[in-house]
Amino acid sequence: MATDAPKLSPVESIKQASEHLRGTIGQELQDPVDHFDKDNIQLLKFHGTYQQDDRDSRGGGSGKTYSMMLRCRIPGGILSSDQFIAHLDLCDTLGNATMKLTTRQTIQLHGILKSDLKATIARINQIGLSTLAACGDVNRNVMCCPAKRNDPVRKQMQQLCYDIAIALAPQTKAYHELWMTDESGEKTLVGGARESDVVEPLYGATYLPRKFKMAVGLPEDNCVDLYTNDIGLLTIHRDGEVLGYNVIVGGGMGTTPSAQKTHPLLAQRMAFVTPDQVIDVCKAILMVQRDHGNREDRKVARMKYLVENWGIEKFRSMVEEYYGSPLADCTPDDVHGFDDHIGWQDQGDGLWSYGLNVENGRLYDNDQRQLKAGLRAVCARFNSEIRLTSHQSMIFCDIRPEDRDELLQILRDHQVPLSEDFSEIRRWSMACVALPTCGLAITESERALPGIIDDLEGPIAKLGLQRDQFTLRMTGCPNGCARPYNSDLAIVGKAKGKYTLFVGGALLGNRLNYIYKDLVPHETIAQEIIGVLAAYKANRVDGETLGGFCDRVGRDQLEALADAAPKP
Ligand code: SRM
Ligand code: SF4
Repeated sequence: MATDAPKLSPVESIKQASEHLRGTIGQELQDPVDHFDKDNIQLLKFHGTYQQDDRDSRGGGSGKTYSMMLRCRIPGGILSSDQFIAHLDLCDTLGNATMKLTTRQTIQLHGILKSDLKATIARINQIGLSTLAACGDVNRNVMCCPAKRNDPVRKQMQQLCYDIAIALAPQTKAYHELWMTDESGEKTLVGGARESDVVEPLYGATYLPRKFKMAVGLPEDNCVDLYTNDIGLLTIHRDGEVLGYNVIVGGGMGTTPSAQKTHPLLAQRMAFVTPDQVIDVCKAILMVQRDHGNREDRKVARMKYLVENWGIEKFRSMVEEYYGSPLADCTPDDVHGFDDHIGWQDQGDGLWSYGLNVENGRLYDNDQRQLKAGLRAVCARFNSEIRLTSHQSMIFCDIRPEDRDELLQILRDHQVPLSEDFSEIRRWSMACVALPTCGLAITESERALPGIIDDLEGPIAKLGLQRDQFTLRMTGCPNGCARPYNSDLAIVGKAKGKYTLFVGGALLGNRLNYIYKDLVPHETIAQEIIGVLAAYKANRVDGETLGGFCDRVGRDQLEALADAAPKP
């Protein structure tokens, strides 16, 4: 009999059949084979882990070299020195000796063998952190401005970030059963029913149609890139009191250039909510996406497409229906400032924070610099609270004024470049992981950007632009993990060795950029960017940012101006 029922995407059936994310992961963990099967790979994401293979060693004739990437969930990026050191220990003993600080204030371990996965996840839980919901079709790590301040507004925001992470966390006991029990496993409820069958009230059996991301930020400091999230909460405050939040919805970066139906979108302003309302409204938004998001085609399953297709008015009415009452309109407040929290900042309580710029978030030791060893030494000496930024960097908090020099000296003793040693362009740059671990990478990114910046620094100084602040972001494919589509300049991997250059975004994160040139070979990227910078230098008007200039002149004129401008 013919049926009109929509054909769900294969991942939907895997989730449905998984008994709340169990699948056959438990059985596979007992199996000595070095990798998981296809269905469990999908479910493992919800547990915070991805199966990968070393792409540098592919084609060597001996098959794929499998390992697992493990991502932690760290709301607002706040962790202790002990938790940080425990990650360094794991990366040195069970991982590939490098660690990545991510664009969403978390940590990734790479190169964990399947046989060590359980021990690694168990250890992360022992130190009071979790990997549950770091990945998968659920609410992921909630971002929040990480600055430590003696200021009730930031404290309230950071508390809210934590509360949201708890309120929207999956409830399944599968995580505990799989990773934190001994061989026999934990038995479930009397009568054979599993506890989780009755305690996934928010997500249900099939969770969300796609990943879901949230951030809490400030009008004067949009360091968390609010407009790129499914839900952005813009904190509205007056005289040290949080009045509520302007809720913006439907942002996201991912795109597949060959599929026109996909594109990056900035979130739209939806409603103002009070502190009493905010968590329930977030739940209502999540439930609207749960029930109405696209479950047939994962390419268009993010909530941004639902908001776009319905329009913000219809979306808001549906949220009001789920929430149970009308919502107020947004206040006029919007983002107008940005702080990357790098360098020394006064906490206002007699103590200081030091934001250490970590190039592309990658922590490693080599003959030239002992970054991991230096960080260990700082943690051991000061036992400071650590806060991860959404720009792949880290902040040491609670440093006494008299200890500031010593902290810097410890880093210098390990040849760690200090934040003040970085050029502005390097400081404001970010690159995603890409090769060799990312299974979706088309080109290099993290391994290539430092060299591209080496080629840009000299010409930038000659142009007299070395003090200008603009964002340069690079990704190894169009998925957008370093949030390239709202930056001043972006380099996005498109084909082997070839990149799309984007220009015209904004440091504030509230404007999308546009394609300047496509399929640019790796070797000529720096040259193309120097042309854009020379055009900017010669033609900008007072106070105009690089992105603002490119946005004003548009692609065709920019190309002509770049050709005509004198190059350094
Ligand atoms: Fe991402 C997939 C790495 C932030 C959009 N991302 C991946 C995977 C897991 C590849 C995969 O699916 O097999 C990458 C693992 C690489 C590796 O080897 O470790 C990966 N994403 C990252 C990180 C580590 C990049 C980094 O260098 O910091 C970031 C981890 C964040 C975290 O801690 O949770 C990371 N990814 C982002 C962001 C930025 C953000 O959220 O602020 C985005 C764009 C915002 C958005 O979601 O729209 C992003 N990642 C994607 C997408 C495209 C999603 C889409 O809607 O189309 C994919 C692919 C997918 O989901 O199909 C993806
Ligand atoms: Fe991988 Fe692409 Fe994300 Fe880079 S942008 S980490 S290449 S999925």
